[in-house]
Amino acid sequence: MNTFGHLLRVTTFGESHGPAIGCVIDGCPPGLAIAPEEFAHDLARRATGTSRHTSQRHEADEVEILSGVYEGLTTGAPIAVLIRNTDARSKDYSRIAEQFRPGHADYTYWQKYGLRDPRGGGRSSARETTMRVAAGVIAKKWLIHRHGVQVRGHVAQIGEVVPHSHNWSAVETNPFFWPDAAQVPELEAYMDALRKSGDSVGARLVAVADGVPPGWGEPIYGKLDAELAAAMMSINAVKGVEIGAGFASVAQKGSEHRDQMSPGGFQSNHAGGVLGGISSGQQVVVSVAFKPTSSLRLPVDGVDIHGEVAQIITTGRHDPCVGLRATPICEAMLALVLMDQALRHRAQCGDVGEVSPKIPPHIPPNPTM
Ligand code: EPS
Repeated sequence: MNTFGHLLRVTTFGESHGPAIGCVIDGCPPGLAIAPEEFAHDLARRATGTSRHTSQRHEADEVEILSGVYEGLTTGAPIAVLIRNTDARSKDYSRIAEQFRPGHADYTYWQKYGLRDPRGGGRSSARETTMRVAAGVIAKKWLIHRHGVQVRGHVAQIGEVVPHSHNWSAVETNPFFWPDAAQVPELEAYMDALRKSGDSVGARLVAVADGVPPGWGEPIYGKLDAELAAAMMSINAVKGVEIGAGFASVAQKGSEHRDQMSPGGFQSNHAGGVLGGISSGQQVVVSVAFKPTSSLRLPVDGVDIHGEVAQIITTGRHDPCVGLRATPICEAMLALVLMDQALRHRAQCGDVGEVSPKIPPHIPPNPTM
């Protein structure tokens, strides 16, 4: 399936080296102002070629809105968005067209379909995430306008390096989406050495939503956290998702994990803003693990499509750490899931109205978190 969501449904299509990539966003309410130039900021945050630490493919990522918007406003009809691919270099893939890169989807696509589009990895390419970001622009805008919900994210680990401090204002000022500006020189050196060595590394991302009202999410099969996990896991290269304390909950005592409540507010947020699959009114916190990319120029023994031993060397333009470009992707998936849940909540429970008491969210001691 290439579609996700319920009342807000997003379908993406297109291959990394095909003529174009695109998406259809169905179910967006009418009357939302949206212009093609509003996509540029987030698409640029995700793009290749914006620093020496990413793949050097240069795509303009120019958005064409084909339907669903009239005189600058969404009409309620499906919104079709298209971006033409302009800088594919398919000859880079001729050497590995009949080989399986260890750690890559090459082998499983081959086993599933009996054939594959080897050019740029086809649908298994990070290029697919472009359209998630485009759809996310619409969801982010609707969430902030309709509900005052702000979605943002940052990189929280590159290899073994973790931030020493957290300042939101630093995140957008460096190519690593890193919340501690003082560590940027260290990261530059780390990534330069990694790139020179020909290897790659994983990353952890954090995406948060502030201002989510209590009540979004369905209690059993449509849990907000379950849908967030599925949405994040659907991003190519993702290997793990945590909500709130996540796997750290294993070592916690119940007396520590429970987020104590008082009329003045929650006193912690180990739950990551979700209780019983439903938003609590606290900050929604999702943490996502990206694997190290498998397209390496370092030779490795492998197998080709004929079952013969082959030495695999991947040349061309690749990301030493694909997580560096993933902040807007995780934000987009968080926003799309929240918007879909908001619409579903409105459909079923729109008449419930305000419920008392409303407990204010926990404000972490570091106000920039
Ligand atoms: C990618 C390999 C590279 C990246 C690409 C993701 O593709 P190519 O070999 O065609 O340059 O540039 O990323 C994008 C094009 C993008 O827009 O994200 C891969 O193996 O996933």
